[in-house]
Amino acid sequence: MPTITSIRGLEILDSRGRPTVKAYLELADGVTAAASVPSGASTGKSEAHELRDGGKRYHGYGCQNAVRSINDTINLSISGHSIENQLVLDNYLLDLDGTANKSQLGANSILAVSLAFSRAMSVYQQQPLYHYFSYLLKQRLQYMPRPTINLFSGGKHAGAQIPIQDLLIVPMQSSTSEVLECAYAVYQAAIKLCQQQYQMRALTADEGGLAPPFKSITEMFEVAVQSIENSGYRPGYDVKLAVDVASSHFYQDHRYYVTSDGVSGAQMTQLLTEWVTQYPIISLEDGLAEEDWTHWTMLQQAIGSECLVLGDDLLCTNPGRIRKAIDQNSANALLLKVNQIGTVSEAIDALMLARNAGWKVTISARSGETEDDWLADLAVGWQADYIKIGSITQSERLSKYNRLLEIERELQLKIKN
Ligand code: 2PG
Ligand code: MG
Repeated sequence: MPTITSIRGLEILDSRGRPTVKAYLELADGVTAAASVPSGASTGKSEAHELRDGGKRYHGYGCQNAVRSINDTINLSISGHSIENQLVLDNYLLDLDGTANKSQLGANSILAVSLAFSRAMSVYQQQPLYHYFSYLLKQRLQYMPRPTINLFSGGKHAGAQIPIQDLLIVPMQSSTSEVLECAYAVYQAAIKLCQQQYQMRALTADEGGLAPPFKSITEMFEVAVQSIENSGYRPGYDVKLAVDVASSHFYQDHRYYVTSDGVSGAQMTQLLTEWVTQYPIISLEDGLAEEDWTHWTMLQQAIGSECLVLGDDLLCTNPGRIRKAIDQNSANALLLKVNQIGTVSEAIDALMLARNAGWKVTISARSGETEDDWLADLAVGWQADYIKIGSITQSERLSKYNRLLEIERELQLKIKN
């Protein structure tokens, strides 16, 4: 590995128009590479710390301090050195930061550098980025991840017109190109239904999902099923459903506010179980709040054999929390978001824990994304079962879908069943 000659940061804007961080890494032999990081809106409490400037500028969301972390601390201590591999770099970054949650340098600046290094290594080795990621895990590439695609949004992604955050379709075709063709047909059918039932044009939420004023959660499911039928596909066969309930964000004083009075944890568990029985749901994310461990275990017992019990805010891609969830049988699937933990190497630890417990893995984008496409390479390289990118509109989502299409053409692999 040649010497790193410089590491630079730049404040750029994400898909919400908020600042985020891009890092540029240069090697002595002239290789340069860059990577930018996303940002969540419905964040889990245990996520690594995203460094923001505060103050008036960008309502406090500025990333000038995070950029300074890169240009000063990280650049000054790493440039001039030859770093052997990803783990050495990531450990170096952790030491430089010195805090448990990356609050000194910021997980946004640390991850941007960690990913820029991944990309620089892949360029240096003249390998596609997905090969570099698979090499880190000594992972053979056998299949493409199955996309779960945002159709409707509520919660923190759509002004909470309905408490549920995202309803996703899971097209069951065996190639990414067929999956996207199907997603387009269902999305268009949903737009038409929204026009007929709510007299509204296709207004979209943060990830490009449609956000009509559903009168109830049941109505959201019914309109989704109807959209699939109207598009000519069969609900439950050609197209299944996934839900990100994101229930930490409507949970207060041990009650879940799916109704104005709220329901108890046991009632919420019952409600989730009914949804899974009534609708073709194959993945249920954050059905319960991030600290409601008892009911997570009840839910896993109730539906774990037929559906993914997928932990996002619950786990925060954090090995400690994943270990606890495995011990307590709280889930059977990990939602992996690299920026929740802050380095590529720690995300590998999270992934391996989940895999070794026999869990499924969904690799996910954030609601605030950039046009960078590394997520597609990561999901293929790490052989995720599913990938969650958002809807099939908006270029920060399309960059990843389009990259999946390219990778699929290169590898000639099918989606795993
Ligand atoms: C989620 C993500 C992506 P956010 O909750 O799974 O949909 O949202 O990035 O806002 O946390
Ligand atoms: Mg989520």
